[in-house]
Amino acid sequence: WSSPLSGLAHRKSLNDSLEGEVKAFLLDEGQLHTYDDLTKVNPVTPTTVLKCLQARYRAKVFYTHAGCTLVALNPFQPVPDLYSLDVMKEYHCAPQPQESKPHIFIVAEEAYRNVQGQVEPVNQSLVVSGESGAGKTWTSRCLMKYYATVAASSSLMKSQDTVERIEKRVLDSNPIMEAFGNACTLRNSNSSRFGKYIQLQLNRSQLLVGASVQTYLLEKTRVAGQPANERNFHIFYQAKDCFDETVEAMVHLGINAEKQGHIFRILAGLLQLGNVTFCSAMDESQPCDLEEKSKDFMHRCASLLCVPVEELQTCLRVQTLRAGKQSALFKPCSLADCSVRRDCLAKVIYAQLFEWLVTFINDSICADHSTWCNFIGLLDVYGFECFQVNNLEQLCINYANEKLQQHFVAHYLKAQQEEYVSEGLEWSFVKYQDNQGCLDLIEGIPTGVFSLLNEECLLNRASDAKQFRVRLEKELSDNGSMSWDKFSKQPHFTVAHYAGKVSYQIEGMMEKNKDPVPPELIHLLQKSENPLLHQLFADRDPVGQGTRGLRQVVTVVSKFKNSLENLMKILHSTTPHYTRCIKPNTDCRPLTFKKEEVIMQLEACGIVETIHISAAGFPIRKSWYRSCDCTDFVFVLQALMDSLAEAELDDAEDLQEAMPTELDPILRARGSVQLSSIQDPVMVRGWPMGLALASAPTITVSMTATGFQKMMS
Ligand code: AD9
Ligand code: MG
Repeated sequence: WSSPLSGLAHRKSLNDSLEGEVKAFLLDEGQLHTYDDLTKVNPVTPTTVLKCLQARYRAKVFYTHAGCTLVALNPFQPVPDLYSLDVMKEYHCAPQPQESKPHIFIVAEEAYRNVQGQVEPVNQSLVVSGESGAGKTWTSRCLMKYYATVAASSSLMKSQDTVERIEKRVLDSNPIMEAFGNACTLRNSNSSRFGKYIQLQLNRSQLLVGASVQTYLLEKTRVAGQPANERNFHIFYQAKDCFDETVEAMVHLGINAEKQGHIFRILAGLLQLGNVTFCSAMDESQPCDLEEKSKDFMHRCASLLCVPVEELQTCLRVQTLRAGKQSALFKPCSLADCSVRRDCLAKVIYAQLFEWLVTFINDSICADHSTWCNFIGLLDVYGFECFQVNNLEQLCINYANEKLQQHFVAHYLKAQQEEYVSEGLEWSFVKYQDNQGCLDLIEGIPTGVFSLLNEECLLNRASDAKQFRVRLEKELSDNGSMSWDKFSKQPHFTVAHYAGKVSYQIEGMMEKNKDPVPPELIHLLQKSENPLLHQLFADRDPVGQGTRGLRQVVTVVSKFKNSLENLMKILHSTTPHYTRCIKPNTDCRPLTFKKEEVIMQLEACGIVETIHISAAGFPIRKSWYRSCDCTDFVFVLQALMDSLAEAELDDAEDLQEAMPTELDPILRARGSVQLSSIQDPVMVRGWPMGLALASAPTITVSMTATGFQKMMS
């Protein structure tokens, strides 16, 4: 075999060669699309990374490795055969899938092989992130289809005429949840308005035997009103084909025609309710009137929700104030309050219906605990949001993204850098954005935005935005992630998130956090003769927000923070795999790559830092545990180090010279290990001077020449 480094001999110095590479890289535009891994790009800068991705996109190559993450560019058009059964088989059967062309199926397969680790099984998480419309949900669907295919357990086919196979049922959860939880927004015509973590449950033979879904913070306000040019949830509009698919999926999951009838009556009732408008009464001491044209809507709404129409009208217009156990006072609501109550009724019904659907889906697809032993979790949460007006919803969504970014930083960047240092390796720290300051600002106890907001909400006084703004400034002005725009007329605060600055409007935030539901509305719904609607509220305590017996004030942010903390615990207990979806243009136009838009996303997710760390260090990539032969690898590495330690190495050039002769006998002695052939000796996985050692087909170790010396000393 020929020395991988012999090609370097003619180079005068590393600096000279690097300079040459930079020029070669920048000029050799024709080859940019061939870089499968961005760690091979040299030098790694936002510009070179961008150019490489652009060239690949032009060449219709949509996936690229970036060290430990996979970058997925959204083609915004169907790509024939990219996800076909044959392609799935190809990746599933490949001895070393990571050597095939970058694809989401590599990530899928790696997690699938990892789940049954050599020593003990390790649960896996596939974290898909990216901004709205970048392709997270699409990617999650591809992953689910992959597992439903490669891990199909046909032996688990139940009675075929009634119950669909489990893989099919797991996939069928998607159209239902998307129909009820997705909507057309300005950014994405199929935007997920809730977060989702789905655990695919595998048995000892690694067959898919079930799944469970956890959802996060449905954007229920959408049911009562949408921003201009956006729509309500799909289920209110679906055209025939999509609707048929939803209904078919419902049938497969066991939502029978009778239950569907109840669901659709509730939805129709909400549509009627949305048309109801009020006007002031002549006599101000009396409740508001219904607009003339609203009377029919009100009747139809009551009939569809199966509640007495008189009572429905009263609940929306009159507040009941309890005075002791027996007596009550009645207070007419203001015109504005009537609309608030109408919207509140719609939101609480829709949110509860969505929750019921998720529970139903879980009951239908979740395997018995004794039948599964590991899981692969797929996380698809709403991307970072920054609108003209941002409120509590955006704060929660962006907080979730901060938590995920922290998980990524903690797991990968920090862990890897700390490992280098603990091994005594010389290492110049790559600067990355640590977002702990921002997280402290939001979730800090007792003085974080969430804590202060909760405190304000529990005080039981009329909330005042200006007052809250003063409190925030007093408590949090030391935090560098917080700022205020002096010229803004509205009370607000600005948070410097890892992905950019966002200003949050304070007006309305406290109300949104309390999310109060007038008890009269709950009493009314408990009387519904629609069995499903009745069931949705049967256990609900009308006064507190929880179920009966657990009366406590649970604010929106405290609930969200808890559910997110649970999610983080699960993520920390698994081996994560990250996919960064990138939206190449904001207009969702096919095959259009807007550099300015892409670079912002690359910066926001710290992709360049990730590549730097992956490329510059000593990444020992252990993969494919099942086929791994560690003994050979360890033996060779040891022998390699011993023999090189004997050689007198003063600089990298000595190392190059020493290498071939010293390695030859060792590698010959261990037939299964070979020095991998390196086509371009300068570019060994992004290290300008280095060697790559492959214990075929199991492990690749790459390291820099200087790093090697350091290790030996
Ligand atoms: V949001 O945060 O839920 O608003 P997502 O989930 O990131 O957003 P989504 O997966 O819905 O975005 O993708 C948006 C659209 O891009 C899809 O509806 C597809 O039309 C399109 N898309 C995304 N990925 C692919 C792909 N790999 N191939 C073809 C794609 N089209
Ligand atoms: Mg989505």
